[in-house]
Amino acid sequence: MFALRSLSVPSLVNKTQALNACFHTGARVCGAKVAVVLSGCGVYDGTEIHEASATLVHLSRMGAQVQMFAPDVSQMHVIDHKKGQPAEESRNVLSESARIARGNVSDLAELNVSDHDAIIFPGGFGAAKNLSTFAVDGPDCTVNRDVERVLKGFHQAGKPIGLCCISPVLAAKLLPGVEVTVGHEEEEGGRWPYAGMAQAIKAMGAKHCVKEVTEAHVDQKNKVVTSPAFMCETKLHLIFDGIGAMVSNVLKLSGK
Ligand SMILES: *[C@@H]1O[C@H](CO)[C@@H](O)[C@H](O)[C@H]1NC(C)=O
Ligand SMILES: *[C@@H]1O[C@H](CO)[C@@H](O)[C@H](O)[C@H]1NC(C)=O
Ligand SMILES: *[C@@H]1O[C@H](CO)[C@@H](O)[C@H](O)[C@H]1NC(C)=O
Ligand SMILES: CC(=O)N[C@H]1CO[C@H](CO)[C@@H](O)[C@@H]1O
Repeated sequence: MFALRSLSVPSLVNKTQALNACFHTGARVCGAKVAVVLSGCGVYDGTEIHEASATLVHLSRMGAQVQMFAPDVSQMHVIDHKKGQPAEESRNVLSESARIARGNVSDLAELNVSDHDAIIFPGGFGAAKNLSTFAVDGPDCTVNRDVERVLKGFHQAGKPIGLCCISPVLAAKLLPGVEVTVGHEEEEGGRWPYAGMAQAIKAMGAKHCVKEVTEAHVDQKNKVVTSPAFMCETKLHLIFDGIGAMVSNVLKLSGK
């Protein structure tokens, strides 16, 4: 009798109450819908894997629903990450990104801004090699057509955009006067090996804001949130914390 009674309890739960409770506990199904854009798989020719993972962990913990995207284009080149040299092969950005997404990644051409509350671009050289030509052309770079469409689309819709590491160059190129950070502006003995990036950011007409690796800069007006991540030569958990600051500010700005 007892067992039977307790089994019948769930069917008595009032659905409206259950739904409200879901919002209060921040349960998974209630969060903001966030698009994450990848650019391959590996720091030197694609998405920086730890940055993508950190972004996904923080989004998961904070209750967001994630959908991953990548452009269906070939990579600028393939780097043998052990040798640090280009390899004689070609790879597709969408297929490589599927490694990080555990297979569940969509063509960026299919991303509809109205389906999402926010968008995040983890870093890695893929952002400068496959999402834009920044690695080759610097401030005169061009940006992948769909990256331009979605980045401007989220901006125009007043939906927040998060970027870390080298990805802020995409916002700097496309959103005139945007404020971003890539960390410090001096190399400081190798702690900030890419400090010269700050000058390129300014050359594209954006404002560079100096931040620590554990921080994010929030451009409230443009709803653009950036964090230095692997622009800094430091411990992985500090990069993880900075990406957490980026993700939490993106979700805060999304109002979800
Ligand atoms: C379910 O709970 C809601 C909110 O507490 C209440 O407004 C509603 O009347 C309840 N419905 C039923 C069928 O008990
Ligand atoms: C793939 O991702 C979409 C969007 O987040 C989700 O709705 C779907 O359930 C996922 N599919 C699998 C097989 O995990
Ligand atoms: C995007 O989604 C909106 C809302 O669902 C829809 O009205 C619109 O047609 C979609 N745009 C495209 C290009 O599919
Ligand atoms: C092979 C190759 O270079 N692929 C592309 C990577 O992304 C940039 C930026 O969109 C394109 O210009 C390249 O053609």
